[in-house]
Amino acid sequence: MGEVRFDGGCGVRVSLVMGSESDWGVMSHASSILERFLGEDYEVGIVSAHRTPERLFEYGRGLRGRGVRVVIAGAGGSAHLPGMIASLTTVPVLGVPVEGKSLLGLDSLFSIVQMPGGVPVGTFAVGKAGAVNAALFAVSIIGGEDEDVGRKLESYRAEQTEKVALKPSGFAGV
Ligand code: RP5
Repeated sequence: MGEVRFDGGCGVRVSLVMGSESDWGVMSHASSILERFLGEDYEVGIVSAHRTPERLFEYGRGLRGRGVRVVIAGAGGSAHLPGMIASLTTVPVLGVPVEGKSLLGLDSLFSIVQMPGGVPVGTFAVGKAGAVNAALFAVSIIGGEDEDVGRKLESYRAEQTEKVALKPSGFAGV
């Protein structure tokens, strides 16, 4: 994993950003998935649409030139980060609504999902499941151009299927 760069360096294919340090508890689940499938081929950083607008613009405008293929952006509350990144680049942006201290994450979800036509953001579930699935979705995009990554994803899904028991362990009946 690398740190997000704003100077044109790095060369990773997936960029994972969040609006605040406080989003890491959720977004670390995306990071773990990316680590597993991509190793060093992703970066992590904090970009706040409201507190660091200049950083946001530099980051968003530099994405395609740096060779980034997919962005995962997590944010909570008035979650403008994914949408604003999407407004600055044509690199696909996957948005993860992070549950804040109030409104159960519905505020984050609605902020991310209700993009105007013409500026798409792929919106995922609120919280951990959304972070995991956004990362798996990013991996599947990379897997479309990288057979090794695609094969790893196939194995992951097969392992997942294997782990599902036929009956719940607490069930005593036949
Ligand atoms: C958003 O505001 C962040 O994505 C975070 O989810 C939320 C709260 O941020 P903090 O006040 O915890 O830094 O921009």
